[in-house]
Amino acid sequence: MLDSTTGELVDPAPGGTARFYVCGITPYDATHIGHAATYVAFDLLHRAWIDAGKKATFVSNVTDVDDPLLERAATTGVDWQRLAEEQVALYREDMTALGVVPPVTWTGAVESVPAVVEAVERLLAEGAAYRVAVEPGAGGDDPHLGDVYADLTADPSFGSVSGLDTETMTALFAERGGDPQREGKKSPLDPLLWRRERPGEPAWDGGSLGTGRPGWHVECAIIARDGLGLPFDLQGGGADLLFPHHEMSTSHDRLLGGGGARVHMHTGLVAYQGEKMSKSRGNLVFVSALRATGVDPMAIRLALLAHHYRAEWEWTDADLAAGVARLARWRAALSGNGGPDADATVAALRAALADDLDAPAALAAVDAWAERSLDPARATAGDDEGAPGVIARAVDALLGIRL
Ligand code: 5CA
Ligand code: ZN
Repeated sequence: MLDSTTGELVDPAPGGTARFYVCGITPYDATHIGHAATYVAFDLLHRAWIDAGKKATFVSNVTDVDDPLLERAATTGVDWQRLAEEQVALYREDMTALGVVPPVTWTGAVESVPAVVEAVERLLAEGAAYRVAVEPGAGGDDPHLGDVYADLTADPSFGSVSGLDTETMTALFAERGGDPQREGKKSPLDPLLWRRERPGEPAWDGGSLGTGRPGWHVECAIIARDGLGLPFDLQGGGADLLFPHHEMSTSHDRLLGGGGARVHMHTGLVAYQGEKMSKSRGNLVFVSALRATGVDPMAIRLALLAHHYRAEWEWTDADLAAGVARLARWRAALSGNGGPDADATVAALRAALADDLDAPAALAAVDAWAERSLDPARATAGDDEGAPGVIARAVDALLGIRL
């Protein structure tokens, strides 16, 4: 896998165990093709680790309270909790349909509140965080208790995950949910740890912090810490999460003892109609909508696997058509009695995945077997009776394609 920090290919979990965290969705809309591509990519890695005999521990979250979710609920007049619950349920169905092996620990931001409060209290006590006064009307019964921000000067290693310069970091921070302009902060990049209660916003008991809700980065830092222990092997997500999200959550974990993820890995962003597929732009193709039209989720998964995880690519109808056709061809090839020897194909599959998760090469290996199997001019004398079963099981286990 490509380590986003060094730009080099690494084995993130060379020992007998693999502990990894993949950021889950913010459930104001359910899974679109871009999300699905990212989760399927990490699922391939998960499956390769299991295949290699490692004990893999997968932890994830859902950001079930955050600004964009609350904004969507407010503009559509839907209760924010109901919106989150509905979209999380759909996300789970989509992941199951796509054959993504589920996390062993799957924690919501709301569930993580008590642990976040404890961590933020600790950072404050250690001088690694500070309070910023809130505007009149904010702060509930304790308006004198401000929002809490991390003091990045407490972490000399801040910036080491992405390696970006300050100017780029500031621009990305503003673009991706940060608040560089917030008055009273010590430094524009300091991230929010605890947002005090605001009129019309949900709030939880924050102990000595006062009522409020967690910041985005600390929520993932704590869920990863509690699910995996620190440090852990890998943190992943789409390329838009490298900065600020993974830089900040790693910094928090570092200060909370033991460092965060040792390796970060990111997927290329999928575009649609000329632009990155994103909830904020609204150019979305939903997995659930495709499923509702009767598309086999395995065809969707094959369409996603036809692109390397690091590629930036654009979803078109042709992707889906190719996935549907490939699924039909593989099923036809597997329905015969016996077939060409499977061992070399299984070895090629494993080799492709070991080579920086080269899913397109893995598909090509199975394609080649299917072509041989379906070739009417083929001499069947040397056929192996068990080959279709071996191929089907390998394709299921390694690629997550149920045939
Ligand atoms: N809840 C946070 C992470 S803690 C979040 O980023 N949620 S999300 O719903 O916006 O995105 C979920 C995952 O899908 C993230 O890893 C994100 O990087 C990835 N993602 C979002 N859009 C795309 C896209 N167009 N192509 C590929 N991956 C994407
Ligand atoms: Zn996250």
